[in-house]
Amino acid sequence: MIVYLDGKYVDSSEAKVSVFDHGLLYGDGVFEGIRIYQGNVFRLDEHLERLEQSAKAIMLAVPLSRSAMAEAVCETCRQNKLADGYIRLVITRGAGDLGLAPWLCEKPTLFIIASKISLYPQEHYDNGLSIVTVATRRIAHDALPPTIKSLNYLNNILAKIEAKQAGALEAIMLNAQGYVAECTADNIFIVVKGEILTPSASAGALKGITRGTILDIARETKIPMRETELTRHDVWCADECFLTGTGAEVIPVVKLDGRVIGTGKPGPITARVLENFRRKVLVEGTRT
Ligand code: PXG
Repeated sequence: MIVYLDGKYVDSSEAKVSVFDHGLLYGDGVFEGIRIYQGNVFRLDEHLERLEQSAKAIMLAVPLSRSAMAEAVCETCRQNKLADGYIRLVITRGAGDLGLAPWLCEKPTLFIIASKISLYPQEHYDNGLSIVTVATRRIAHDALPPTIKSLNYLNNILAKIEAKQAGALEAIMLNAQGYVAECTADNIFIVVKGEILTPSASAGALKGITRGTILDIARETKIPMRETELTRHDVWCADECFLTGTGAEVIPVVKLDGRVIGTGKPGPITARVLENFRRKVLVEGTRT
């Protein structure tokens, strides 16, 4: 495997970062997870825009222009002959002292991995996931904005561990006010009386690129859709529920906290959204 690392394409065995890198020492950095379908990078510009915004929020200078970054992503895919897979783009604060001070880090570290990802077994796409609500709250926007896709994933990892302890693969995280924020690595949607509902980013959700795609699909296919506050009760009593993420794509949820959602089977609107999503990923995208 070939990895892009600070301007060079190197063998994965040589793709190494310093033990003094603040991405490792403090989780000081940002990243993106991107999909490539049949040689087209899905919504690359949107991913790069979110990356720039995450970097801006932590006052980290992105080392490359938007177009140079896009080219590096595409070239990494070409180098690996990757037509279908998953791209991880990471910018860290770079190597520095054994102290927090980000300004003592000389230059950011940038690397791009083009590989594969598989988050959930196929049976869950066919029959739906069973998930739980965990006690770990989504970190407050005034502590660490969940809109920043940062290298600090411990909040999500603690929730993921709780999910695993409860025998679930994914979990709902509530915000400090007790409203549904999102899942550990996925945004959440419910369907109520033909309308698609999802928490707004201000509830503590990442502005997911897949989430944005679902909003576009709802508009295009004229399915009513709204961002709103959601409680666990709303999800228990919904007609349908599904999760979205670059890794997961679109996956139905049929049970939350032991309560069966709707008929207990993936619902018709979820199926419609998924069908449109499948079509969209093949026709949109930046050709590598
Ligand atoms: N919320 C959180 C906290 C995420 O980490 C999403 C929502 C969905 O956003 P996108 O832009 O992907 O639609 C994410 C994305 C992994 C992995 O390695 C995690 C994500 C994406 C891809 C892979 O587990 N998280």
